[in-house]
Amino acid sequence: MGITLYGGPQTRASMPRWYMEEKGIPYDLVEVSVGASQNLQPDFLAVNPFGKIPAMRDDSVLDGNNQPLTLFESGAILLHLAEHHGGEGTTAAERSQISQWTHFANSTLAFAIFVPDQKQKVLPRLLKQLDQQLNRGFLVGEAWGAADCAVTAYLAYIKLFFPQEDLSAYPSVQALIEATQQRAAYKKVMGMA
Ligand SMILES: N[C@@H](CCC(=O)N[C@@H](CS)C(=O)NCC(=O)O)C(=O)O
Repeated sequence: MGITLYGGPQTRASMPRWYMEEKGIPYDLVEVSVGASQNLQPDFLAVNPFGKIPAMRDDSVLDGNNQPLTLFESGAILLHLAEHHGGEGTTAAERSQISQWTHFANSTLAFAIFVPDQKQKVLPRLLKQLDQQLNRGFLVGEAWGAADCAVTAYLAYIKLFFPQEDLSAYPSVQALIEATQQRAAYKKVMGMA
């Protein structure tokens, strides 16, 4: 009984898993190997019919059929964890801001990092602005949370996928990535520990 996360270390499961590790939220991990096509087997398709990881089952929240809630999409899983297990978003404005940053990370920032022409055209603008945002502290509220988790996870991908990328023009972004790579919880979920 509890939270079950389906995924593996080199996948988008790392983001919600990192959140649970940092927040001390108990969970079980079911490793689903994409390489071995386990994501396309009937037992996993029963959790996420699209065959994509991550997916999650939360026995503590029931769906409309009185069954444990299952979710797919890393951003939706993260928002669910923040609301139901992380004690985040105590005001309506904070809940909306957490949603904003999670969508920003999973769509705007992700595209700017991984789509080649966007990386040239858009990523510098996003990094310049993020560098200033990060100087002000946590993205939402007074403590590290889902918004920071989502944005930081994608920023750290830059150095993971493009190690030669020069980020010296964005000192706060660079410092955050370096500090994140030293965190025990991050290393564990990324399979670096
Ligand atoms: N937008 C989705 C992307 C999910 C996704 O593409 N997951 C990859 C692994 S990182 C996957 O399941 N690939 C296997 C496949 O498409 O067959 C999310 O954030 O959860």
